[in-house]
Amino acid sequence: MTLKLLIGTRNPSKVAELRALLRGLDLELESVADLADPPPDPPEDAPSYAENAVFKALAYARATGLPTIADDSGLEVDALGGAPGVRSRRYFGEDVSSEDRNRMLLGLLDGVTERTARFVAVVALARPDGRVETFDGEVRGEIAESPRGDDGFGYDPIFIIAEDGRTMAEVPRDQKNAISHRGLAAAKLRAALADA
Ligand code: ITT
Repeated sequence: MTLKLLIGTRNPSKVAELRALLRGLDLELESVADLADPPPDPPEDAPSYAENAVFKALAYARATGLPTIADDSGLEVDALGGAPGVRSRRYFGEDVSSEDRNRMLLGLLDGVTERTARFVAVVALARPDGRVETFDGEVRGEIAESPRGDDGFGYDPIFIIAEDGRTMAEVPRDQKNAISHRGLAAAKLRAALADA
C-alpha cells in the first residue's frame, strides 16, 4: 500500500534531493511547503544532528499525523574544530546568503593548508505515535581555495570530494546523491522503508 510521507524540511534543495533519493519506492511524498496549514518551524538548537533531526521529524509528525522524515546536516572543518558543524546554517548569521557564508568560511581558512572537512547528515523517520528511527551518512573532502560549480546548494561549491577533485557543485545531482552524506543516510532509510 502506498505510504504517505511528509518531508519535514523548509529547505527546497533538501526536498529535491530527498525526493530523488526516495524515487521508486511506493511513497506519496509531500513537503512542508505543500501543506495548506503548515505547523510552525521546530527549533533546532540541540547539540547534535540526531537530536535536531528527531525533534524536527517528531514535531512535524505529531502536528500533521503523517509519518515524517527530517534531515539535519552540516559541514565540519577540521581546522575550525569541527565548525560550522551542527550550526551550519546559522554559524555566520541568520539571514546570510550561501555565497556570503562560503566567502566567510574561505576567509577563516585564508592561509590554512590543512583543509580537510566532511559533510554529515542524520535523517530521522518519525511516526505520529512517537516511534523514531535515525539514519546517518558522511562524506569526506576538503575545502577549496575558491567556489567552483553551479549545482547543489549551501557549501557545495567549496567542498572538494575526496579522491575525486571536483566540488560537490561540479558533479551532476545524481552523482552527488550517489555519494553524499544525505545520499548515504537515505540509502539506509530506503532499506528500512522497504522492510516496513
Ligand atoms: P531544515 O532545517 O528546514 O531542514 P536547513 O537548511 O535549516 O533546513 P539544517 O538546519 O540541517 O537545514 O542546516 C544544514 C545546513 O548545512 C544547510 O543549510 C547548508 O548550509 C549546509 N548543508 C547541509 N547539507 C548540505 C549539502 O548537501 N550541500 C551543501 N550544504 C549543505
